[in-house]
Amino acid sequence: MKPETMSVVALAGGVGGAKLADGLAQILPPENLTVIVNTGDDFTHWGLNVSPDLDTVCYTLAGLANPATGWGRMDETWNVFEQMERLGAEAWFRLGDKDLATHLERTRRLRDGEPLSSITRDLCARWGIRHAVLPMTDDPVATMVDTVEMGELAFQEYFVHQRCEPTVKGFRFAGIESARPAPGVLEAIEAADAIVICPSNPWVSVDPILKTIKNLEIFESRCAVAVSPIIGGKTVKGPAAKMFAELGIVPSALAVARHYGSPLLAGFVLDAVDAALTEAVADLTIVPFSTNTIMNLSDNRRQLAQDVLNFIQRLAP
Ligand code: FO1
Repeated sequence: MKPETMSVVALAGGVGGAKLADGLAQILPPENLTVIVNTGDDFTHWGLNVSPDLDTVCYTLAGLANPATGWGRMDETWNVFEQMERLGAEAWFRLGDKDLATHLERTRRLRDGEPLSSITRDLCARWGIRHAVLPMTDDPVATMVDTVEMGELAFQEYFVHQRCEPTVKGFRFAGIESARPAPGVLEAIEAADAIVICPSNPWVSVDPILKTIKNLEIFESRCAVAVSPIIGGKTVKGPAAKMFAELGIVPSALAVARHYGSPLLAGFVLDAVDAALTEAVADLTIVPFSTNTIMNLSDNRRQLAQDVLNFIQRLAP
């Protein structure tokens, strides 16, 4: 099967996931790619429903994302934020004017009873996104971070307000047991030739998606491949390496491969700087492949996506 004709499901969190999803979308036709996005980071701010990972993926696919931060909108203005700050509103989480329109409209429609997946489908169409983007669930799931210094914190409180500084002890995904995969999620996985776990945080971005899908045996017959978010023991962005270390695990691409493990993973993509770890990955009965995984330019996103698809083709010809 030619890589471009494969049917692929990508599991994505925020910025790293969005970049690889964008690379895949540059190669695969709309009918051959579904991106399933973490909603455990979702929360209410200023009375508005904010879905940070969903918006990061959508803005990136639409070419609307802020290239400096990876989240939020390009060419953003901050008039409302400045006025809210002046009025004494909580200002630790920044919502720009353009981004605010997304939250106002999403919140209005959620309050009218429309499911998040349906709202997302419509917003994607309006932003000109042709590939399918699905929230992992329409049901409420809240990632909670248990910390040494401050006890249990809601995810954005830990991530943005406390700047990931508290020491992590564990995670809880409130609501996950009763959360059902959003319409289209299981169908897309069943129809997929391959599943790509994007280079997102395994603990707080990918695990909530996997725990929502629940029956992970479905992955084993579908060639699942993960791309490491840890390069040379560090993350490009975000606290994944710090989380591994605080949980007593040496942060490395190998730790990520172990986290998902076999039989969930058939293959594992690690950065060329970590090529020395390929044998240890192979010892986990996961086929390793090393290449450049840094996606600082649009061309790198496409190249990594192409490398991943070619790797999948070699794994499951
Ligand atoms: N991240 C920050 O570090 N500071 C912010 O003020 C912030 C605002 C924000 C607004 C909308 C949005 O969609 C994302 C935003 N993010 C912000 C990013 C976000 O909190 C995290 O990147 C994800 O939740 C982790 O994947």
